[in-house]
Amino acid sequence: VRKRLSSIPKKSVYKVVLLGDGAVGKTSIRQQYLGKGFKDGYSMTIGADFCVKRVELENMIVTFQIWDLAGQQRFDIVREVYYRGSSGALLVFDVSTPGSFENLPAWLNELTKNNYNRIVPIVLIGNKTDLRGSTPCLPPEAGEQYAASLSQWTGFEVPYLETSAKTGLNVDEAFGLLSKQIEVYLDKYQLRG
Ligand code: G3D
Ligand code: MG
Repeated sequence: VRKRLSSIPKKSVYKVVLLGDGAVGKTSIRQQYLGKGFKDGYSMTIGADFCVKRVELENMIVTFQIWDLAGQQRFDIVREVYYRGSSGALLVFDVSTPGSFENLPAWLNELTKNNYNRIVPIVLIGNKTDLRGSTPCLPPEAGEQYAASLSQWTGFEVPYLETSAKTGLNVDEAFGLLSKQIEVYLDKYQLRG
C-alpha cells in the first residue's frame, strides 16, 4: 500500500500573479501559455481576471491560477485582492522599453505591500526578445544582474529568463521554473499544509 501511495503524484495549487508595466506582454505571455483555445476561468468586474491551467511537472500535478490585471489598476482597491495570498510572481519587463525595467522595484513593492509584507518566489522575465536586432534593446546582462541582486535581497534564487510571447520562446519554461522555485521555498520555510 505504501508503495502505491508514494507513486501518486503530488498535487499543488499555485496562485501566480503577473507583474509589470502596461504593454510589456503579461496578457500575451498568459495567452501563449494557455494555448489558442484559452478561456478565462473567471472574469471579475473589478479589473482583474484569472484563469486556470493544470500541468504535470516532474511527477507533480500543478494547477496554476494565473492572475492578470486588466489595464492599469495599480492605484485601485483591486490590488489587494489581486496580490494577497500569491504563491509566486512572474515579474515582467520589456527588453525594448527601458522604463519598464526601471519600474520593476515599484512592482515588487506593490506585491509585498499588499501581501502581508511577504516576498514570494519570483522569476524575472525579459519579454519581447524577438525584437533584438530590429530595435535597441537592453542586453541580457541587465536582467541577469537585477535577478542576482534580487536573489541576494530575498535570500532565495530569483532566476532570469528571456522570453517572447510572440514566438513562444521560454514561456512554458517560465512557469515550470516558477513552480520549481515555489517548491523550494515551501520546503525551506516548511509552509506545506
Ligand atoms: P500587457 O498585458 O502587459 O499590458 P500585452 O501587454 O500582452 O497586452 O501586450 C502589449 C503589446 O505588446 C501587444 O501589441 C502585444 O502583441 C505585444 N507583445 C507582447 N509580447 C510580445 C513579444 O514577445 N514580442 C513582440 N514583438 N510583441 C509582443 P498590440 O500591438 O496588440 O498592442
Ligand atoms: Mg494585459
